[in-house]
Amino acid sequence: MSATYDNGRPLGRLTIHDDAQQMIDRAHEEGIETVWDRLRAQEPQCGYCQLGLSCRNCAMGPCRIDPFGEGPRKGVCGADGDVIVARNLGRTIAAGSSSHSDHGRDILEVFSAAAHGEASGYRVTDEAKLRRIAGEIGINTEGRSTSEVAVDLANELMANYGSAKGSLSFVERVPALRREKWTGLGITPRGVDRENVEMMHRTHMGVDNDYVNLLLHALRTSLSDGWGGSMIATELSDIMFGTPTPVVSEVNLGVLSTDQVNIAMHGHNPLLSDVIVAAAEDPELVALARSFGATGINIVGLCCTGNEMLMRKGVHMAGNHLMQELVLVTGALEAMVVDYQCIMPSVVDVAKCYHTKIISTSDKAKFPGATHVSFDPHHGAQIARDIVRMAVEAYPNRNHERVRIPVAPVQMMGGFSVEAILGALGGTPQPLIDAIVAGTIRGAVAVVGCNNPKLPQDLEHIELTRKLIENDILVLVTGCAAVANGKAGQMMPSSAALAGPGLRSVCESLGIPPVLHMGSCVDNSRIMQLAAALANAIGVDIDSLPLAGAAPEWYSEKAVAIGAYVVASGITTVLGVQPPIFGSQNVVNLLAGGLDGVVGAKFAVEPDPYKAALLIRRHIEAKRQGLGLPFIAADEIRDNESMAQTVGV
Ligand code: SF4
Ligand code: MSK
Repeated sequence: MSATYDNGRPLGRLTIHDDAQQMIDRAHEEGIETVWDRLRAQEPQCGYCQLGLSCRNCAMGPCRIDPFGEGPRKGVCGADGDVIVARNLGRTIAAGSSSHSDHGRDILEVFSAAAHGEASGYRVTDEAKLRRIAGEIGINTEGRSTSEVAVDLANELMANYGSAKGSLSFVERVPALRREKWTGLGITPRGVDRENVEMMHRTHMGVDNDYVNLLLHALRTSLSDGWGGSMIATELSDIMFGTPTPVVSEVNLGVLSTDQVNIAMHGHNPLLSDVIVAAAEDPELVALARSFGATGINIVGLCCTGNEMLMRKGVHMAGNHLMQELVLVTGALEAMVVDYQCIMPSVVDVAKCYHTKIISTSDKAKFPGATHVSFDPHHGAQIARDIVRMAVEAYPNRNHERVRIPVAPVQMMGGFSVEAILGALGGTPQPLIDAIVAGTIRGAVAVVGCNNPKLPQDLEHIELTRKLIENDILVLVTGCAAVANGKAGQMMPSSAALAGPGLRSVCESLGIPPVLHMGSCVDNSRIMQLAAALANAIGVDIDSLPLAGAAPEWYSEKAVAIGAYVVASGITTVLGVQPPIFGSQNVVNLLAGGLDGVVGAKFAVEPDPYKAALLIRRHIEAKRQGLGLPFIAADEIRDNESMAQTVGV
């Protein structure tokens, strides 16, 4: 399926999905610019920036380093390529970590307000989890009211953001051996804000000029995300909105309705989407929709706000990152309600071609041309009703002749919180450990992250995942990777038929898919928690386990932060898109080699999903060997039939 636009110049394959391709074709026919057009307009992209060798950290610059040695080897200040690459990477990690952690802070502030009875529409939904988490971090829960415990928990977690504590509360979950490693390296995260501020300080001109020292702090900064801001976001969202349990939902553009008011919730934060879902059931608003000729109000998700809603409420999912413009091209959307992160500014321009309203809601994330409704959680329920009303009132403006909903939806299962996974296993990780020990399941891999228009949308996610499950490797997914696998039909219990015989038998006996949806980007913290629980149950460090991470189609700074904390936690991670570090051989050597001797894990870059699967399979077998489990030697795992390509690019 390749397009040939622009006077016959081949664009190559942009997506593997029919719904996306149909909307790309339609956008082209109607002269609507999309992300792929803008990528082409940017090419060739700057080679210095691709290598990480450009710096604009001060006004003596901007500077760039010539990687071939004929031009400048140092910036005006004297910084060399190692320092510039490491500084740039550190700032990228700080930006990603800050994004997750500020999301966590927003959740925490509303949780605190709710605990004080000051936030309309928010309450403690999972009381048992509130008490368990509070008890875990040393808060007395005996004989105390829900609000007393919640207030103490909020205060304790607030302190995680500053540097009042020696280390973050959830570091206690980390296996002791790993904590010792972090202490030895001086990378135990102290405060969420502290590590991020220090990263920015160190990368100012003339502060940290040692690339190793810079990269160690970059790891510490990422850990303040994975075991701090993101984990706080996940745990408090569960307490307020409910801990996910397995739920069947539907995915792709087919979830839009031809005869209902369609509202897409896009971004990351569940604070607004939770009350919007409730508002969409308000009888008065449903009656208003009917008065305009619609049969009801249909809420759908995009990106990670969508994942939050799918995980907890089974709300249907319209698509992942590269679908955000294409969903507008259906002409069927009355409103796209956005919070923050991964929302292209271009959605405003695409929406202008239709009757769709873009409604921004976070004062931190304004979009010129959008309608801004400032979201104040103290009045969350009322604001949600106001937003839904705006969408309903746009329905009469819909041009039904322009509506094109391209495909029928596909079923997918979500809702695999750590609690749900342990529940499916009978309350303990032991059955999973037994299956890994016996070799029925060889290991587990987290396939996470975004879409990137430089790659055919979702191809790498789907093919890598398919190869892993065929090889009896359990796959855990979050974010856009989850949506990709859902659309490909790899996330229902019946998808166990796609897995190797060992994994298939385990999935069939438990009634679960071989690819488990664990949530949104911040919910990668669930994967950390599960890895720690497995390591603690066996009495080893995380890096001993047959685990790996993969971010086949990543694009965002948040994804870099995630990759960094996953590696710093002891899980080797394979990236499908080259990060901008190749201007420094020293930095590459450290991240792709030396780090293994320090944190027991490293990065690899492999854009070919079949080679990535092979690499991961060998890594997992090596970890099995290290644990004294039955293993297959690396040279016996060849690029044979079981690793062969099933879908060509
Ligand atoms: Fe150039 Fe150094 Fe300033 Fe960067 S910090 S822009 S390398 S002078
Ligand atoms: S939405 S960060 S594109 S996973 Fe979380 Fe998807 Fe990546 Fe955004």
